[in-house]
Amino acid sequence: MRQTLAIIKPDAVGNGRTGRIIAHLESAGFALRAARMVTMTRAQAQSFYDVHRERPFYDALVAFMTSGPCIPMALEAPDAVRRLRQVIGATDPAEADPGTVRALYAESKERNAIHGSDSDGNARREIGFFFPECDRLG
Ligand code: IDP
Ligand code: MG
Repeated sequence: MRQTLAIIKPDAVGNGRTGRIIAHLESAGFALRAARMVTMTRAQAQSFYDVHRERPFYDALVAFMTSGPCIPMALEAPDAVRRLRQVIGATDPAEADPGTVRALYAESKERNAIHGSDSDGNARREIGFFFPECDRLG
């Protein structure tokens, strides 16, 4: 899989980190193939995170992700899914490796600056969720 989905989350957009995060991703070898700015509706955020529906943090996560604009992006690189997960770091910034996007820019385990798809199947689904017009996945 050469493409994956990242989302610059509302905390990072609101804090003015957008440019630095995109520069970080480009420096790490990703090419930006699609991007938009969107304030997700509750229904969109619930659907995007449906896999977490039963988790205790689900309602808070949906509220956070709808709290302001975010920037979904389709990113391309060799081994894109695995590589992006390395570059963004662990979910909790306290556990993220130094120099990762979350270590640099995340506020907390919830307000953690960036999303990255966790598998090829989810990358396909998530790119299609925000960019249904994209037909060059793989
Ligand atoms: P990931 O984004 O590193 O793949 P997931 O476990 O898929 O992490 O969780 C999705 C998102 O839900 C996280 O990025 C974070 O914003 C939020 N989240 C995950 N675990 C917690 C938690 O324990 N407390 C609060 N928010 C959480
Ligand atoms: Mg995840």
